[in-house]
Amino acid sequence: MDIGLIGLPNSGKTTIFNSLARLHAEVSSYANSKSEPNRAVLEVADDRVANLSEMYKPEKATYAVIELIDFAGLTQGAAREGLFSSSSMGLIKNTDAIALVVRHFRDDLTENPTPLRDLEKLEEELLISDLIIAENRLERIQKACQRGKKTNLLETEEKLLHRIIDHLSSNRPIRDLKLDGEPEKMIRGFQFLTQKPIMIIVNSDENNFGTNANLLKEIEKNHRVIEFAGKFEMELSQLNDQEEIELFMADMGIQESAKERLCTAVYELLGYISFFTVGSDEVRAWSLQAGQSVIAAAGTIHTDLARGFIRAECIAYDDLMLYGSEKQVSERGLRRLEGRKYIVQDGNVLNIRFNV
Ligand SMILES: Nc1nc2c(ncn2[C@@H]2O[C@H](COP(=O)(O)OP(=O)(O)OP(=O)(O)O)[C@@H](O)[C@H]2O)c(=O)[nH]1
Ligand SMILES: [Mg+2]
Repeated sequence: MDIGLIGLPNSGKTTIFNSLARLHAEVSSYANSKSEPNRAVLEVADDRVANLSEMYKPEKATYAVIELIDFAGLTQGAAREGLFSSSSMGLIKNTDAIALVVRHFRDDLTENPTPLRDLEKLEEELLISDLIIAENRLERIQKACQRGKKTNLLETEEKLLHRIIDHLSSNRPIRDLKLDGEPEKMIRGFQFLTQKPIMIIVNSDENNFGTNANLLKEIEKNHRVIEFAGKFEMELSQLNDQEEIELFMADMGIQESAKERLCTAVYELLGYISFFTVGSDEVRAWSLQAGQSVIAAAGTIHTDLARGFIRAECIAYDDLMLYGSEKQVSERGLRRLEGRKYIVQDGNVLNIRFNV
């Protein structure tokens, strides 16, 4: 899953990116909208992988990953200038979710922070970008109809686009329309930005971090939100002494690292769960949208496993930890054989039987 960091210039996106990825991408007070995005792969922290590895002693342990993309700052009016179709910014369309970063720190170069206003500006840019795409498509359909190329399908799409444009024009994101089935399929190709799940990262000063309940509550009315102390957490992420890191964190009242907080938020936002595969070669965590069948899980591992699916052996991670081995779990009748309709649960340890 790919997550895009978007925000106004100098909101601290790269600082947060560095704190999450433990990298040293250049942080600067000078916006440069031409620069290429920074990318990093984050391993999703999960104690269960370590515990399973303890049990299976595999050659390698593989964590689920989140890919993070740190985009250049977004200036007001950018959408109208076609910024989201540019090569550097266009990548945002392929992301699974967007994290909007809003500045909530002071420094010598910037004015007092206005996080709510900044958030409004950002959301407006995303809306405008979608509006332009929808209007362009509508215009093309109307031209095709004038040339006598009207079909039922085009007519349905035209109606849908009108609905979307009305909705966007009243300042509401496409995600609120909760499109699914045919309409969802019809517009999937446009990769509308306001259709993507979104979360807000409030980037606070180390002086006010943890004391912003009112601001967070206000944002929470509409969005999932997490607070980071960007600069402080970037500095933390660059220390090596774990004890020292924990002392600093306790001092700030930070319970989990920036990365852990982000991963949890992303899983909740996207409605993801984790399942596991185990063996002497590899213990591995996989992510899957909640509510998906075991066939989808098999397909995540390899298309062959979905194609040739026979049955899935399924045990619960908690049972495995409780009874100490697969054998013990089986003896208690807790290893189940599941068919293709089985809905995978968080913590399932799966062994897919297949035949191609
Ligand atoms: N005090 C304070 N300064 C911060 C914080 N986060 C970022 N900064 C400073 O703000 C400036 C911009 O930070 P960046 O991380 O480069 O911001 P950005 O959003 O990536 O900027 P662009 O990519 O140019 O849009 C730098 O001077 C940072 O040191 C923070 O949490 N607290
Ligand atoms: Mg940056």
